[in-house]
Amino acid sequence: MTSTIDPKTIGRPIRPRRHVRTLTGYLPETDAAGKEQWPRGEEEVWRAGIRGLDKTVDDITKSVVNHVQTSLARQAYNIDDLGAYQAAALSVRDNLLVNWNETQLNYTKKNPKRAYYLSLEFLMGRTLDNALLNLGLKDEYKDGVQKLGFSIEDILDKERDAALGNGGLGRLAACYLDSGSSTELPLWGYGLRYKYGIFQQLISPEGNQLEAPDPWLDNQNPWELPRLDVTYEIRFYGRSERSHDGSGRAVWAGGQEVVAVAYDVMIPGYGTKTTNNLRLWESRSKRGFDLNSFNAGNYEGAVESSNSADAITSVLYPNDHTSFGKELRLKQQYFWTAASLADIMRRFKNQNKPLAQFPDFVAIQLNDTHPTLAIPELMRILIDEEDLTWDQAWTIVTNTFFYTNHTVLPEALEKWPVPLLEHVLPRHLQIIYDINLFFLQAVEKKYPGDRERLARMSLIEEGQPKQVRMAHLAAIGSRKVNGVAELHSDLVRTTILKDFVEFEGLSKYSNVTNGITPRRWLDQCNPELSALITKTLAVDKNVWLKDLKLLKGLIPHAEDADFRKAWAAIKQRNKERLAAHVQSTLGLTVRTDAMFDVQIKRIHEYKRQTLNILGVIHRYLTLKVMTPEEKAKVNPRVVFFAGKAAPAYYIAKLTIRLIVNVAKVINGDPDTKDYLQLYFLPDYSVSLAEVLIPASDISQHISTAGTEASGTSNMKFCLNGGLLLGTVDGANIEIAEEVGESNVFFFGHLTPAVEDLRYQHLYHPVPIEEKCPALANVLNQISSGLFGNDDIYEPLLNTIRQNDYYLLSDDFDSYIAALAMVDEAYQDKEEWIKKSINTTANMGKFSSDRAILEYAESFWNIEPTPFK
Ligand code: 26W
Repeated sequence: MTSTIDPKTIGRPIRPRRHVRTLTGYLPETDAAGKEQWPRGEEEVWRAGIRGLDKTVDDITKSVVNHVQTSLARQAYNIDDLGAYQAAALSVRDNLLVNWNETQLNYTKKNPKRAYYLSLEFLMGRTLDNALLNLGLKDEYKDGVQKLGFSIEDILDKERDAALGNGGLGRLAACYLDSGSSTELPLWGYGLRYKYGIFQQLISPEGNQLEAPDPWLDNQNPWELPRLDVTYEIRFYGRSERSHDGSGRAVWAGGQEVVAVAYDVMIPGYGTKTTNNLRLWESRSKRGFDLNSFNAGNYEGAVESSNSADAITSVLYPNDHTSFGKELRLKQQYFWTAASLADIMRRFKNQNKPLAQFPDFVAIQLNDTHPTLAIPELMRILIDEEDLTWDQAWTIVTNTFFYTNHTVLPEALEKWPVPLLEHVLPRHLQIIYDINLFFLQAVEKKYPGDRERLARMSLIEEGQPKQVRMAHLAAIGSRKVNGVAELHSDLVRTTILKDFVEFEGLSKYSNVTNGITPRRWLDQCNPELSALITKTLAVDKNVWLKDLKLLKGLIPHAEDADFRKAWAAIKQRNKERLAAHVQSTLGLTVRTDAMFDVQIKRIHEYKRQTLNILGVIHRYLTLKVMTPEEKAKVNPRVVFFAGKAAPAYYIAKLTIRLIVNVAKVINGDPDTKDYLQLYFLPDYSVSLAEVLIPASDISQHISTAGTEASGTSNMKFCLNGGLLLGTVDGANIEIAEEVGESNVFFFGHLTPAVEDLRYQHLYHPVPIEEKCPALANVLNQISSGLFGNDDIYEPLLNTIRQNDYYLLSDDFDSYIAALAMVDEAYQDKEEWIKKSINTTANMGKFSSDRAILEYAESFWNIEPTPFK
């Protein structure tokens, strides 16, 4: 199929020309007599390729040059930025490897209890800068590559994001790994090595999202170590025969066998030598290869295209919050959990301990329900392969697993059709039925005759077809269950798992509020602010970056005018950095003397980007009827959106289209363009977030109350001194508790009102014109063709005019009022900067170090295991 992408499509960065240079100082000059003259006695290095210890600038240049010549097999006079990046990365990797080896040796010697974080997504972003920071070699490498004629910024910019995730859940996993190593915990990650990460988002001239594959491994990945010696065979399909000896055992045979190959990614800790491991599995056919091609035209189809072995780890599913039965996704989940458990079991068995002690040495965290098949898989191993009884096995299982829920939205709760499970994993379905039987017997015993309760709690949902409720399985198979912010954990306890709390007791159901790593989300993305904080607190940054509550020391400085000036100047430079980025990648000019207002996250109805764009249109319409005198008082605003829509999510894609087309009108209107600019930045990624977040004055987290489990970008903005405009939802609430409600702009209905309002929409609807005239006007302007003359937006507008499940019409007026309060507050620049400083100063709670230590202490029972 040929590509139909319009050449005017934005989203592909403008590529600078390849600039090839010679590594300064590492090639001989030819003198007048034609003789080679080596600079600074480097001939020996050149000839022998001696690898230095990489601690001093000289060591570093030697090691980089060595990698150019050996690992890359390239000539020193023919290196572009990409080559320099690769060589620098390999050189840094050598350093990581030393620590990584020592870490593993330390664990083998001390044999502590370990925790394993099973996540289908790890949104790692770029690695080089983080590795340099954590190794404490940033300055040395900067000087080293400069000596070779390169700039570290250009080199860092050559790295592709490892985008093996959709959004919050995947980035949280990445932050937790960073914190695990930084707090010296024996914590490993297990995931899948997708050949294609989250799709690349392109925006067509009409404003449509197009998806292109993300071949992130094309340039090779210096950060992974293939472990061709660590492999497991994973079975699918076949038949499961129960034995008739009363043991409960079964023999599962036949079907398809696929090989799992390990790839290890080193996870360095900040300011420690601990370098943990992230093990990603690749699927390979036992026989050979089967090549698939992917194209931009039919991404979903391509995902589904093949049932072969290597298709299993080909593509990350680009969905969050939609659960759907797809055989390939089920195979991904089983492939990954089975390989991970086999690996964990092999490591445990090396110790020659009785299996009953498994939970004393192993804790397994289930990142949402995606790895829940690990529960029946461990039962299968213990019963069928290790000859334990059902009760022995169940005791081990329920002391090993821990389950974190990340959403209460019904459409995101995973269910697998029974016929599909029976076909792909016949033995596991038997085990699930057995778990269910014993479980329901116990429920029946406690609540005799309560059939409705049994139906609600059953692992099997009746229907055509019957489905397995994975959240129920995860809950009953785990030792602890938690949500990711206080409100969310309450909702888990009182809604989706209410019956389970009643049955099993409250103490099993708790909360761990999410966190973010301040290394990436402050020091790396906002180096100037980090330096100012270090200077002001007068403590080493190694100290405050690992004890984030120390930021409170900034509070008194909010009263110091010079400090405020320095603070504001950094925000301004971060805006200019963002503007330069937009200019160089998209060719668009962004004004920087305005308030920067940012909403960046997956595009979803519950996150209400639609509310935001409708608010922008409202502002535009208001500006259009203002007199010049009135306009002169208006505070200019630049609104940024970024985020991907799931490829099949029609309404979310329409929202993008609306934003892009509103931007065209607003940015081109001479009446308003000095007061309002609007940008949709394509292809949102971790790296783009790192540029956007430090530049924001205000960010929007405006989900319908009770729908956003936590949010984590809200924490990132506030840590960087951006204020928060949001609903009383998720972690917004705890952020406000920490930074003070006067520093947060809240609006909208609260969670308890949501159900009633939805009921009213259904049974006592009030026309929008009556209920919210301002919103009705905005909708009518869109319908009348202000942003394009066809009916294209009607399905989106109808979600509000009918039903309005996400309550835009209920929250619109208070949203507009909150935006006005933001404007008013921004007029007083000094007060605004004080708010900004106080916000940063009070964000200590949200370090992922705090969160990971809560998991370690309250759930996993593992301890820091440092070494010298
Ligand atoms: C089955 C499809 C599917 C895939 C992923 C359903 C649901 C998910 C995730 C649970 C979606 C997700 O990323 N949730 C986000 O998790 C973050 C980390 O806890 C929270 O901060 C966000 O509020 C939550 O939406």
